[in-house]
Amino acid sequence: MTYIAKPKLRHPSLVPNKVGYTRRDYEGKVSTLCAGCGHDSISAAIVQACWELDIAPHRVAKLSGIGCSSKTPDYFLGASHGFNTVHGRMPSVLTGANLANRDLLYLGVSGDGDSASIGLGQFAHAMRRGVRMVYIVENNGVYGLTKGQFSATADRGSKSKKGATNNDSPVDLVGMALQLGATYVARGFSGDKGQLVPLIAGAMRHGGAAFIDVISPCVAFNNHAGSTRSYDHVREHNEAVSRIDFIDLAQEINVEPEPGEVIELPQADGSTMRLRKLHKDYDPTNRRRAMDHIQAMDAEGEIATGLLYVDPKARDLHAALNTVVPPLNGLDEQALCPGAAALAKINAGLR
Ligand SMILES: Cc1ncc(C[n+]2csc(CCOP(=O)(O)OP(=O)(O)O)c2C)c(N)n1
Ligand code: SF4
Ligand SMILES: [Mg+2]
Repeated sequence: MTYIAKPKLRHPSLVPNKVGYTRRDYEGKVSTLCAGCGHDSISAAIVQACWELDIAPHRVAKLSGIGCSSKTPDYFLGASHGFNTVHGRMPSVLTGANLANRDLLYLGVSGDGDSASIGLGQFAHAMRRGVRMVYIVENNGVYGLTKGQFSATADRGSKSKKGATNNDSPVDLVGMALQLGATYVARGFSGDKGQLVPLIAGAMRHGGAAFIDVISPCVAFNNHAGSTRSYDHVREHNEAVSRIDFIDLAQEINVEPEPGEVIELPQADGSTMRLRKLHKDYDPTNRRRAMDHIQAMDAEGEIATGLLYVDPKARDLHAALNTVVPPLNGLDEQALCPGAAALAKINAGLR
């Protein structure tokens, strides 16, 4: 973590959004990551998405595990709630916080080591339970913080910086998220901010478990020829299947006009997402067909990016558990401890 705060100076031309904050208000401390690390671009995309969506910083809770990626919440949203948990344990801590207070927007930031190795079980259960959150994996194919060992998402046959070959099959977090029931599944690239910002914004508006795998090259240990997570390799093989044009019909996100069929998807919060299909036969609302399409592209060595799957009618864990709406810290003693008669009634119902 860094202890270098950013200077308080503000450029007079910074534009405030509808809730009165400029982009500067969504930033954090000075990053200590390597210059050129993809993770810093993802932090910038998160800042941009929050500013564009007029989210008040104190309404966000950002949680992470351990790794270079998990350090990044210190470098954005300095005025938000934050919890840097233990390696691989972000999802369970986030689930608890979310159950205690559903009023906040939950942002989980993790790495491929954090989520695909030690935290694989935690990742799986957060997805299958439909915890309402934005779950971002900053995927570089290595354990960056501990000096570049292959992670579980590294492709079979990819080469390490020192020339060793990875012989293990990769864990495909996108495929797992789809199979486990996540209701918003996307893949982005840290080198394509124009694509990434709307993907994050869409996830923030989503009503259930939203997962974004962001390929984020590690310039120190995994950006060489023979790596399938280098800037060059991803630029060459990245193939967008869809592009989010708008989150609200009122709010346009500026992107280059692209060819393709446009579909409008009403979201749980009343906003509308406008999605442009860039592959004619791709259906991002059909889970099974989305999985087939992504796997077919993968077999050809192409990396499918964009919004890969969305269920606009997503339900979250609170709906499944029928929990009370107000945050638990707002309940009075009578509501929290309803007394012996209420307990006796519950017990009688279980006999
Ligand atoms: C319980 C535990 N085991 C192992 C470690 C050592 N460790 C720290 S970070 C890390 C992996 C980080 O890789 P990743 O999540 O991909 O993040 P990156 O640094 O690549 O962004 C490991 C194994 C640890 N901190 N805690
Ligand atoms: S070691 Fe890799 S992942 Fe970590 S900050 Fe440097 S470039 Fe980024
Ligand atoms: Mg990593």
